[in-house]
Amino acid sequence: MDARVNRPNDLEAFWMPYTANRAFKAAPRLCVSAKDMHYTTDDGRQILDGCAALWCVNAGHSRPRIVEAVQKQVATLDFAPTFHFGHPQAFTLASRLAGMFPEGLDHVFFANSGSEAVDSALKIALAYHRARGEGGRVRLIGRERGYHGSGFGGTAVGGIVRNRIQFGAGVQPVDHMRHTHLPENVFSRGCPEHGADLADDLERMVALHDASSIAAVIVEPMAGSTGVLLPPVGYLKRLREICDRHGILLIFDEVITAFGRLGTASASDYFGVTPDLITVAKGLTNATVPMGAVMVASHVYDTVLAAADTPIEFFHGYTYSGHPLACAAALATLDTYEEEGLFARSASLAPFWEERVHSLRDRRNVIDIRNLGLVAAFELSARDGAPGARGLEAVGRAFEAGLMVRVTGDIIALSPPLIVSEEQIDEMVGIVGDVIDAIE
Ligand code: PXG
Ligand code: PLP
Repeated sequence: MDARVNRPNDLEAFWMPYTANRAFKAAPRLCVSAKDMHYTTDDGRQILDGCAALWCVNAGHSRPRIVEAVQKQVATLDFAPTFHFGHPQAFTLASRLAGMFPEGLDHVFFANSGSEAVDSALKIALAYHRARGEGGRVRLIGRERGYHGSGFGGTAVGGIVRNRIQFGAGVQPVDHMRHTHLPENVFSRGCPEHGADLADDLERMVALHDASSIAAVIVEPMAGSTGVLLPPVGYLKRLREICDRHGILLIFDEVITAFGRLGTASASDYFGVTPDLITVAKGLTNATVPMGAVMVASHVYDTVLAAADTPIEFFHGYTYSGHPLACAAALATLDTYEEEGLFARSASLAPFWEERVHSLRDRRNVIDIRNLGLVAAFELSARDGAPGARGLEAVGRAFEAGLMVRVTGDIIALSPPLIVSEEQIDEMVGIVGDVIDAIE
């Protein structure tokens, strides 16, 4: 009898997202349960979670407080609408988030994913300028190699050609600053030294398009998805200053960086730079129930509400904005972070993490190693004529060796749950080293 349990008979119907469907279905990797730092596969193997799944399970898997809170919530109030009605947890959660993010970011718009949070933030930025009588500000500025999810807005401001090429022109005028990844910064520890002046690209955008046409700039404080691209020292502050000079809203997309990844509640905290809007998702609920949110500065919220000439001030929202199960999961997640001091734990592990990940510097094909907080990237040179082949091979080899990693092209990324131990960090780095050694 096949020892595998719960194996679906047919893998064909599910069109898998951002996945090599044909290759996966020929050699599937299936997880059937998870606890703390580990997945269990359908053939009964334990897999160490080196990337908090998709950078989202920051407190570790199936944590008791979160499981109980969701179970209790579903049996008490399965759903209540938040259009014209409400339920207490959504308000409690919003207040709690307002208390965790930098001062002034005191309002919360709920969505169900990072992509929806991004689209919501972009629409808030447009509505804000219109409310101020500057409806001509419709252009959105992103950055090359930025990832802002898969909505139409997020795809347009995103700076990944591959993600846009199948869809033609986007719905909104956009432009993109250069990314911040410079060859002179290889093997930097933490934020690199060179490149703060890349923020001046925004001045070039202003010269080209005129400030009166630009609504907002959106950047990931640390770009995760495209291979861990770190902001040069001083870059984010400079971006803030240029935005202020020209009345442009600054949006930090913190879908990956919020909730302890850098050792603080937000990257805004970590870098001491406060944007006008912050998008979050992932670690907000520990990924237990989908949820995204936009943290909104009071001056933005107040402006939109004050200018309204209809009872409803902002014509946007989702059926599941502030879903009770997501709110319960989020509140229990924040409790877990707080009770276990997980943000502080992440910060205190970061120096050990940095030492260990940079120990792979001399392995073959390694052309760069980057780290910040509990994030690391190992960049391999591309195989001749086959970019991404080494990366794809790394995912498979690591999984066989009992470790889940993320790759982008030939960049292997690690971002473990914040409950990771020093022994588990050693184990992860050991497996990544072996995997790199094994790849031709
Ligand atoms: N913004 C950022 C900065 C993200 O990283 C999104 C928006 C979209 O969130 P949703 O919840 O709609 O997926 C993301 C998501 C990877 C990977 O492997 C990264 C993401 C998603 C899936 C895979 O790097 N980031
Ligand atoms: N709030 C939440 C939700 C937290 O998780 C934490 C810490 O983990 C804090 C506040 C306090 O942060 P710190 O322990 O770094 O002082």
